[in-house]
Amino acid sequence: MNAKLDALSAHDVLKLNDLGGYTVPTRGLYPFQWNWDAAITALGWLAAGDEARAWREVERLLEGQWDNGMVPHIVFHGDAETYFPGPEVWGVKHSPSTSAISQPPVLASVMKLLFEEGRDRRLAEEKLAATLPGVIRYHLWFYRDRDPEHTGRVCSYHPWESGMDNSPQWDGPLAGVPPVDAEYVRRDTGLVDPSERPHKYEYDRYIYLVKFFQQNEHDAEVLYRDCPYRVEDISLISILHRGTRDLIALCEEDAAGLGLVNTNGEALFSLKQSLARTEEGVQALWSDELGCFLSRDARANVLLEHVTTAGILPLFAGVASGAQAQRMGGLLEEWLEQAPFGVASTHPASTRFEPKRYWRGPSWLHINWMLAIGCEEYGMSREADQIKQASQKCIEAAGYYEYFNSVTGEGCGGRDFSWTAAMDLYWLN
Ligand code: 9YW
Repeated sequence: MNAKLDALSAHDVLKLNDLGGYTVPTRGLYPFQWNWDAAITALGWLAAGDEARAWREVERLLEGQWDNGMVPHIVFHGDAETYFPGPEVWGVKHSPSTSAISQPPVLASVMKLLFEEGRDRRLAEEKLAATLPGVIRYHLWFYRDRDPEHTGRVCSYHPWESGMDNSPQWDGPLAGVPPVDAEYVRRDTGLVDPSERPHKYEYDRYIYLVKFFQQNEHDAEVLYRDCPYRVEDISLISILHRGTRDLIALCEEDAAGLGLVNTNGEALFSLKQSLARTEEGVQALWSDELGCFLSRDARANVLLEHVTTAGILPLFAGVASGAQAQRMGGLLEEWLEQAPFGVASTHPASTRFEPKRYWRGPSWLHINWMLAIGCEEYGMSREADQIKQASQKCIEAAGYYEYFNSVTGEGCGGRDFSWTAAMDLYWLN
C-alpha cells in the first residue's frame, strides 16, 4: 500500500497551510511561521514551480528579525488560540510578535539553492539582493552573542532552539533548570497523542526559561552569564557552519560580478574567521569511543554522551575528517538496520530510545535530507542512497506526517505537515 495515493498531494499540503506568504507547519498544532520549517518549506515551493512563493516565505520570516540580527524561532504573524506558549507568554516587543530564541539557521543554505536552481534569473537576483543583508546580520549575531569567548562553538539557551526539543541530549542540562512557578495549560496534548509529546517535567522547564529571558530583558551578556541552560549543540553548530559557508559563497558570487548586494568586506572577514574557529573548535566534541560528535553542557563542562542524528550533522557542515566520516558512515548503516524507517533521531540501541516520542527516536525527513547531503559530499553514496530510500518508505507507509515511528513507519504528530511535503517535492520525488 502506498499512503501517498490516499493523501493530499504534497503541493496541496503546502497550499492548505499557506496563510498568505507564510506557511504554517500544520494547521492547529503549529499555527504560526517557524524558522527552520519556513526554510525547508521554501524548497517545496521551489520544487512545485512557484519560485516567487518560495522567496516570499523567506521575506516573511525576515519580518520577524530583531534589530540585533536574531531571526526568531517563531514569528506570530496572526492570532491563534491553539498554541502554547503564544506571544503574550514570550512578552517580546516587536512587530510582528515573535519568540525570543532562534532555531538552526538552515535558511542561508536554502537561499543558495533557491538562487542557484531558480529558473527566473531576474527574480532570483532581485530577491537575493533584498534578503542577503538580513541573513548576514543573522549569522553575525549568532557568533557575536552566542560565542562571545570565540570557542568556535555557539551555544543555545533552550531545547526549542535546537529544534530537537526533547532529545536525550538535553536531559542532563535541563535538570539544572528549575520548574516554572505558575500554572499553564498546554495545547499540544489536546491536539495530538500525548504519548508522542514531551512530558510535563520538560514543559515546566521550557516555560521557566521563557520567563527567564523576559525577566532579563533578553540582555545578551546577562543571558550568557546566568542562563541556567547553556549548551553547545552540535546540530546548531553544524547547520550554522554550513549556512555561513553558503552565505560566503553567495556573497562571493555577487562580488564576482552580479553587483546585487553591496557586501560589506568587514562582515565577510568576520564570518570567515568564525568558520576557521568552528573547524578547530568542533574537534573538542568528537567522541572516539562512540564514533560520532556530541553536544556539550557548557555550564557543567561535560560532553553529553548520547548518539543522536545531531552528532552526525558535522557531515553536512563538512567539518569532520575523512576518518571521522568513515566511522559515522559505518554507524549509520547499522543504525538503519535496527530502525529502518528513516534515520532514528536517537540511536535505536540507546536506553533512551523511544521510537514515537518526538525527538527521542522517531525520524524526521529534513534531518535525513541533511544527513544524505553530508554522506554524498564525503563520497559515501551508498549511505546517502540508503537514507533516501528509508525516507521514501516513511511517506509510502504513512503520507505527510510531521515525523515517523522509526521502527514501524507509523505517521506521528501533526498530519498534512509542510516540511514533510516539501521534502517529498524537493528531494524524494
Ligand atoms: C514548538 C514546528 C516545530 C519545529 C521543531 C519541533 C516542534 C515545538 O515543532 O517544536 O512548540 O516549537 O520540535 O523542530 O520547528 O514544526
